[in-house]
Amino acid sequence: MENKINNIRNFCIIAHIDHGKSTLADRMLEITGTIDKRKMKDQILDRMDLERERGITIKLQPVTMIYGGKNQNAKIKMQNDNLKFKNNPAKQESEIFNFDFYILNLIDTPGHVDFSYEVSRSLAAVEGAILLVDASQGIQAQTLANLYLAMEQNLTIIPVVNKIDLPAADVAKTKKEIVNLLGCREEEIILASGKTGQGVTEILDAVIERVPAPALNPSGPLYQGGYLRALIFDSNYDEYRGVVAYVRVVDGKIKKGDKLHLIATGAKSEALDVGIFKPDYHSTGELGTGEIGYIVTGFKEVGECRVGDTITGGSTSNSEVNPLKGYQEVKPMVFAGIFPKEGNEYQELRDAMEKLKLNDAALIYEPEHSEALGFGFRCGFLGLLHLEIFQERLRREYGLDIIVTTPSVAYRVKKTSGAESIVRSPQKMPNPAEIERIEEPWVRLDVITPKDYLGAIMGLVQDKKGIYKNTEYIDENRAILHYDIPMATILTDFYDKIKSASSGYASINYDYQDYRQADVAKMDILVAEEPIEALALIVYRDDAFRRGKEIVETLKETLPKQMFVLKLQAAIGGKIIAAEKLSALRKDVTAKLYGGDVSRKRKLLEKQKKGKKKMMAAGKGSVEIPPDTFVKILRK
Ligand SMILES: Nc1nc2c(ncn2[C@@H]2O[C@H](COP(=O)(O)OP(=O)(O)OP(=O)(O)O)[C@@H](O)[C@H]2O)c(=O)[nH]1
Ligand SMILES: [Mg+2]
Repeated sequence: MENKINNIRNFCIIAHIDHGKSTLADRMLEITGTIDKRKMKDQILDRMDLERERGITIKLQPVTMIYGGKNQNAKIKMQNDNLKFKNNPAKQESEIFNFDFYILNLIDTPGHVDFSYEVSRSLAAVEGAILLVDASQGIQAQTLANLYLAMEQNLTIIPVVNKIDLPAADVAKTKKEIVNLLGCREEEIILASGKTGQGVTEILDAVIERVPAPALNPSGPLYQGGYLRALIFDSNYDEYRGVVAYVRVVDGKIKKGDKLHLIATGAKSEALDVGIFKPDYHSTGELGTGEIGYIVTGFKEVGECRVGDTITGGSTSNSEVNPLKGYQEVKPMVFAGIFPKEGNEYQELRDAMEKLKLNDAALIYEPEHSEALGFGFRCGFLGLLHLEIFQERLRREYGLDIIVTTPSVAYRVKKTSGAESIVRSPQKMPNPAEIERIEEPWVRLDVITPKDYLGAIMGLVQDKKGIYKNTEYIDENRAILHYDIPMATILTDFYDKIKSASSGYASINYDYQDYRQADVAKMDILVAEEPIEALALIVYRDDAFRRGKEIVETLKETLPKQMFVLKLQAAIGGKIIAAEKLSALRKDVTAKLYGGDVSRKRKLLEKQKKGKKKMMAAGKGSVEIPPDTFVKILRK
């Protein structure tokens, strides 16, 4: 088994959202016999309920496939003849079949812009990437973004035109786009359909031919078999196994029972189990150089097993071990407060956060206290979809009733006193009088659009304070527009607007750039003259009136009527800029009085009026804002 490493190929599938990554992976799993045809279902690597319901990949998913190359059919046949492989499938298969086999470690990645970070982490664990382009869509914004990430890591790229079965497929055009982009030869591009399976064997063969086997590190003092270095590229919390690290073994090997030592955190433990993904956990007892698999770490604490850290250990001391270069640091862009609706659920919320954090390397959170909402957390997300998915998981998987405050970016505030701070929540914005200058994050925005929609797109981006840079052409009909734009302006409805301005054809990608001065202020939302902390937000001054009006109107539409008239206001620095009134609920106290006793009727109405006045006073600050009102305002 000396040559085992030469038969390993590590690769991922990257593409724009919905271009067919997970479906292509399905076919690979079938062809390699990794998953029994009877157990097969669409996008099987999308393992979370949420992923399956929405039809999008959120979390990267590794899987190990054993592929017999040209002998694959014979292999499958023998497999069906009930030959069982136990612990080390690769080894056993080679011995049983007596012909060449390959260990293909595939990582399926998400396509949505919010989850580029998952892509970057997958790329750190592999040597090659299959770049899929939907033949009916051509190159889109995430195609470019993910390709550039792969190129930064010097990965071998295998270009594939996918979905060639679609009637709307334009193979020739898509090929031309890819040639222009990669500067590759047309013959290098593989034509495929994840749906029909056409071209998929060809892709697997290309992976074997073109993607290099993992390299041994010849300069290491303890060259192979000596010390261990494994990159944690993801982690997962499993109810039965505890903290499981997803690793790429770079040097040495790891066996069940080995001591673990994490370089960054200094945490120590023992490998309780070691194995590969099939895609379920499949214990093999060891992982060698170049392999991708999992380690059941025995860690109880989330913080001890950080994604990006290097695992070392074995029997050697690790004082001389250099940590592995991970990948780009994650940069949460969107911040929101999350509070339990019931104050006594704080502990449950904290536990849930800790566990979800294990399945979600990009999430950051810190405790926050608010007068109105009690104890909760300020959380940082990659984008709005990430936030939405996260709150959905808290509700679903942990049965928590939560309130999420209006999302915002992180502002840099310079005070007149000279002090500087990062403000991640509107509640923490200092008084206007103390502020000298506020800065906000800007991103580099790329929009890919058919030429016909250039005008509409440009108008829209300009409305969002975008600064036009330049235009490039992919071909005579499609252009890439480059802009600089404040992150805050594209946070809310931007994507939907781009889609509707281009009949769905345009796609976007953005990337953090720098901080620039911003003319913004904190806006308070008052209900019954009490500021609702959770609804406070930071607005552009030139947009304050519109936003304020929009919010009080939404409140008026969605708040349940009370026993008294409800004042709904938006204010900046104590000055009311928009107001609405929600009329009182008129309880029909006379309904049960039949007939004509008018004086009695009037008496009752009088009584009700008095009652209302009392409630008005008592009602101050005690008006309950239902969670769906928050959600509606958040969506605006
Ligand atoms: N006609 C056709 N449809 C396909 C093909 N591949 C995927 N699809 C469809 O395209 C949609 C998206 O497929 P997925 O495999 O989930 O795409 P994805 O790239 O994994 O999507 P994300 O992970 O969310 O980025 C699904 O409705 C698939 O059925 C194909 O080769 N031909
Ligand atoms: Mg997918």
